[in-house]
Amino acid sequence: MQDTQTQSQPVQTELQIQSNGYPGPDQEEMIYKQARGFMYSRPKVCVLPNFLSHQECDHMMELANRMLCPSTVIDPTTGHNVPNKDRSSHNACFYRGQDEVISQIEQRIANVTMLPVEYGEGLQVLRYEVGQEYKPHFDYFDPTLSGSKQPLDEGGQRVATMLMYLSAPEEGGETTFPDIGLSVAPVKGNAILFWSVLPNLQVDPLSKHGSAPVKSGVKWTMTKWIRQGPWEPKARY
Ligand SMILES: O=C(O)CCC(=O)C(=O)O
Repeated sequence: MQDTQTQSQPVQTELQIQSNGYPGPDQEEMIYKQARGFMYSRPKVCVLPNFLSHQECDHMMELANRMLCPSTVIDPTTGHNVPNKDRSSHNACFYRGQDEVISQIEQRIANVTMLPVEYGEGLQVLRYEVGQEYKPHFDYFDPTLSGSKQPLDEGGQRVATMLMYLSAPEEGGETTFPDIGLSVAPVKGNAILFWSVLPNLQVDPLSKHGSAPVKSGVKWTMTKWIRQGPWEPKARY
């Protein structure tokens, strides 16, 4: 599915995947170009303009609209999905490769990150209405917490996140990285790519991020969390 916007360019497949899931120098150079020169080094984060076409955004919102339910988080003690006031959006989860558009998006994410499609969790679409937010949090599983054991057994650490904007609210809803003073305004089709770990695979606390409350309008995003290895969930998230 294509429209008149510029699509992110596919990358050369000769680039090597680093065993720690971290971008190597060639890959970093390629991402840097796609991000038009905007990249933080710690945490490694960049914005990819026009990563999705508007048709892809509309398709994902339409699919998700029929399936939305209150968002949950993984409980740090039990590892179960539970509602939490810090994440007040609604969301819908998809299987990898659930339809052709999803497959194309997942392949594009794999091309940019050099992390195989099989390392990705299913896409998750989020809808935030006025006042809804996701307070600053980490995407990685804290290895010292008991609730992290099961998710870590199902594919290892979450090394990277691709956060895609499906629609922008009229006001508010910025994605913030409070510890580095970064605030990214949602733009339909743009994406944020960041790593939650350091090159030695230790978690990076500077990757703390969140969604500021929407002040007017509705914000839709879509998240792909990418693991250290193939993601094989025992139960569906
Ligand atoms: O919607 C956003 O801007 C942030 C979403 C987020 O933090 C996440 O999905 O982990």
